[in-house]
Amino acid sequence: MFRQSSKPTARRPVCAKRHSQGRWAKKTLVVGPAQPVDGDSVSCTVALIDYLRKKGLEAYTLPTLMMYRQIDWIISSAHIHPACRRLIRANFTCDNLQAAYDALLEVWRPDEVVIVDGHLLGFDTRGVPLYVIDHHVRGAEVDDENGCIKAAPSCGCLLIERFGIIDPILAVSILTDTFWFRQNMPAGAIKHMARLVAHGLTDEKLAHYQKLLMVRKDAGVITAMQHADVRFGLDGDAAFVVLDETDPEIHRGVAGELAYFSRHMCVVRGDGYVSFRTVDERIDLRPLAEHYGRGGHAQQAAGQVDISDPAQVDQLYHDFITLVETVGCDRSHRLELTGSGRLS
Ligand SMILES: [Mn+2]
Repeated sequence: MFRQSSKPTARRPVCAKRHSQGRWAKKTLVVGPAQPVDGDSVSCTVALIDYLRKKGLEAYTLPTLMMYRQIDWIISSAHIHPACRRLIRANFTCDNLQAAYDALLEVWRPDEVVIVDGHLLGFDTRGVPLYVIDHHVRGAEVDDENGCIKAAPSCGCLLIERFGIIDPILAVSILTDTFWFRQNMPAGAIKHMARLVAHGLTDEKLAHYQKLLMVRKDAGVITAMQHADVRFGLDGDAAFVVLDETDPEIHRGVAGELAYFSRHMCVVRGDGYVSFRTVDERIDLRPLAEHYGRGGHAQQAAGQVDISDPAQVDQLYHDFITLVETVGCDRSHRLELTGSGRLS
């Protein structure tokens, strides 16, 4: 909330906290990062545009380079300036962000460009000032005339907390960025969700959003699982899956589903590509991934096997289980939680 100070306001060209005090430019272009486009960036873009328009200000966004069917319902053509509409292909996308921005400048020059949920624009603002709202902190947190970059479960949570933009659509930002309250400060995210509930997020709306977000999942993921060689280890904590499917989207979808059940997983695609993933920070998957011809990060990596050779696949299963059980069978992660009473 903005409280008027009793002291006379210092004369500065730009007030550092202008935005969080509800004072926005007359004309604002709101965009997400060039990549990735996700439920957070799109719902924040729409929430901020609608908020500014309700204040009687002008606000628009540009088409994006990518758009997913699960989230394209959030945005409408009214959010995009008419000057860019001729460049739009399917699903509010365009080939060239600079061309879209330059087409916009010919008829409507924003006073400010606001980027939400990232910092890489993908176009030159041609001298228009940029303000960043982001929850990915690179180095120190920022809260000045150039932006508000603070750790938060999602960018939508910053809109709620820092800018008082309490739009029910931000439920999408929270759900998708925390993977339904499983990652990225999930307990903190629930506080923000509660504020949305107090400001118009009803059971019907939340159920509706979730239906739209989830109904379009590829049913091929379920079929692929039915036909896969699925093995569990470590009491179900580790999953090993060999798919017939070679489609990368199906492979990714299967890994996503398994993450609900297992702490460690190894998913082999029909063409022999292997993905490894664990949530245990004590495990380093890289030596295993490198042994299998690829590499990656400590908790997420890839390898390759000859899937036509069952002995190789069995060896991979053995090596994967051996690695994760060195720390995986140590149940201290459960004891820690139980011991501190957090599970009670
Ligand atoms: Mn985000």
